[in-house]
Amino acid sequence: MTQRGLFITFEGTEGVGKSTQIQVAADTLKARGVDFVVTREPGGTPLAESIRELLLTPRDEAMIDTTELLLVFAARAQHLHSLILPQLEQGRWVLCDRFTDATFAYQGGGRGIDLNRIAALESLVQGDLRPDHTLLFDAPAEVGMARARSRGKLDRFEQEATAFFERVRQTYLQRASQAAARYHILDAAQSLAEVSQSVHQLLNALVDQHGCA
Ligand code: Z5A
Repeated sequence: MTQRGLFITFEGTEGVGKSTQIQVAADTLKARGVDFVVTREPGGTPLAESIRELLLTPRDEAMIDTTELLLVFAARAQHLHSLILPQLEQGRWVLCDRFTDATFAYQGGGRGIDLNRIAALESLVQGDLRPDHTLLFDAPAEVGMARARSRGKLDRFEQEATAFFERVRQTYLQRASQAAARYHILDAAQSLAEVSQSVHQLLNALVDQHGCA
């Protein structure tokens, strides 16, 4: 029987370097001969990417928080069943740029939606599936905001104020403190070379621990 792949998620506030570091992780796994796929949320399949467009595009009609929450989980249901679960079952590791921790952090911490309601949707959509490991890139909100804003045009989330992203950050840290075995907190305010070195070492350690699938 094929050994199930490892499900690894990359989390943090905007601009902390997740997309950059997922590439470092991918290069490390490639060098070790691990079979893997890289994906992202919201998105990861054509239909889920269309939902991502709905979520990120600023428009005149304000999106209410419940709509946002349900769209996030609608995209996740599609992504999970069309891509993540089949890949894990075939023994591939899945590296995912954001997952449900982002919902607790953004829709819970950021928007103020009751975390128990989010947990109920998590169970509905995911059953028992949770990431095996989560790399949490942590830095003061201003650090990531400055990096993201240097790129120009802002999406619907990037238009939020610093206080929103600080609430998001604190929610991530709180969740990490409650399940320390799953979370690996990395200091994302360090230089690109330093963060990359930590990610490289961590992924090598995971391959040593779990094998190549
Ligand atoms: N969202 C949600 O609300 N609920 C959910 O459940 C989910 C998502 C799943 C889209 O995510 C939005 O969806 C997100 C939350 C919401 N909105 N926000 N904010 P996204 O992942 O596409 O958007 P993002 O988090 O804003 O990604 P990003 O801006 O691309 O950030 P990043 O991937 O963490 O950073 P990066 O692109 O790797 O790096 C940004 C820049 O900084 C880039 O120029 C790098 O070269 C530079 N960089 C990276 N690391 C360093 C270091 N260490 N030093 C110096 N410069 C660096």
